[in-house]
Amino acid sequence: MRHSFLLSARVYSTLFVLLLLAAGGTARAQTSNLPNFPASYRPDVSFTLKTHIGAKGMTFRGVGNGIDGVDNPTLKVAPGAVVQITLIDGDGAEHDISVPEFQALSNHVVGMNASTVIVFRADQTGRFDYFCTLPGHRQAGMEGKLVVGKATATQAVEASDISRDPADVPPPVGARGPGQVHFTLTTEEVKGRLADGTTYIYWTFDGKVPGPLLRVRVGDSVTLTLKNAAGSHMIHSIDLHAVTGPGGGAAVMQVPPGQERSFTFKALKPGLYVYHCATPMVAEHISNGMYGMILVEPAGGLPKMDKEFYVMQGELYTTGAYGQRGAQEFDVNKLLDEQPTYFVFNGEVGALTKYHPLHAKVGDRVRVFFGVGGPNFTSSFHVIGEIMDRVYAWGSLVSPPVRDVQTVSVPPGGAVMVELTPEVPGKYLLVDHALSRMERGLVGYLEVSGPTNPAIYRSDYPPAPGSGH
Ligand SMILES: [Cu+2]
Repeated sequence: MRHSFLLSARVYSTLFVLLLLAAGGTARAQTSNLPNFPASYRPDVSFTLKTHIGAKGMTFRGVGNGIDGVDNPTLKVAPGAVVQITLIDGDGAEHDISVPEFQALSNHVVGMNASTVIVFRADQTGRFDYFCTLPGHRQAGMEGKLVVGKATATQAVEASDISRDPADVPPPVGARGPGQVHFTLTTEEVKGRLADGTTYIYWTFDGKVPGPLLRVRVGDSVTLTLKNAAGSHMIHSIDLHAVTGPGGGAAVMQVPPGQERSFTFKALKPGLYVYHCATPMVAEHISNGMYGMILVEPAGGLPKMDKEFYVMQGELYTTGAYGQRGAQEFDVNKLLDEQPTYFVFNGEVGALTKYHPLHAKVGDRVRVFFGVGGPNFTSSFHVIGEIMDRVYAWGSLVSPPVRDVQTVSVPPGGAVMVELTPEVPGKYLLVDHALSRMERGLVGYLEVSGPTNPAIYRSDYPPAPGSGH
């Protein structure tokens, strides 16, 4: 099978490019380390992957060599091996393949059966990602693993999962009257996973991003104790937008490491409000993860829903480029220039896709508490494939909701409550419709299970087996 590909005219032309590169040609480098190979290089191992669109979304499908027919096969190679991957366009759309850890990036393939090749030396051990770099394709499913060395070898990242599960929502206040409520939050500086193989020192409320959703009722008298962990290096504080009073609390809540402060406020107005650390440089503290929300429910509570989720958007500014592995440092110049390296939902790349996707069933009434910690970028919040039934703009819960909305703007330090009901099963993407940010980590999944509803959504071609067409 592979042999026939090697004899195809397209692969010959690819080999010609390889030889050009080996001879020091200036054609776009297929891999940056390729010129180090002799012109007569022979790969130690080669794989063929064919792009495929099917029930699993977009994938790389293995051809021969022990991976035949496997979607996104794990490619296992020995340390130091020269690895060749041939990519064949199996669906006619445009694709490429990249293994960034080895600086391997292919040309684009365009058109059915077009092909290209990457070659690189697997000069480090571990588990690495390969994926299609075309916008959205990786998110649609075009990614897999390259394992160099023992199959069990992993790039151990000693870092905690700082992303808050969006299902981590406290129960509704219900019909109770106003009363006394007490919360204790602890500010902690923790090494967290920012992306696969990448860590960052986050500053958090209670070790997660965002901080916990605080849920009270209008008229409640709220006492908040803020403890700053003994291991902290910084003073931390809190400013809640639900508070009426200097600094939203921050004027009396600056807490040195190892100490605590308390204050009490009356929740005067219903709404969904952001809270954040307000210790200079405030933008740095927010960017590092110090934001969350407080929900002040109106008298009688909010209408009951089947599912409630808590999602917040933020930006991170790191000295290393997006996706660079290892421990990343905060970059103050990028922050001041407002040039984020990462955009994230709930603190890390993959928080709402790989680690904590949202789950619902067809017909569920779904509510999302969505806020922007920022510190700087407005979100154009959108759910791909859904229409929001009700949008409580700016987090105002007493104003009538706007009905049937595609996309809603949410400013930094602002929030929105949205409600929707999925009618059709499948995977729905939470995005900021400033979609460049998807390539910087900003996407979440709402995974909806349940019966199909062909009257609302169906594919008409090719016809389903047994449909009589
Ligand atoms: Cu802080």
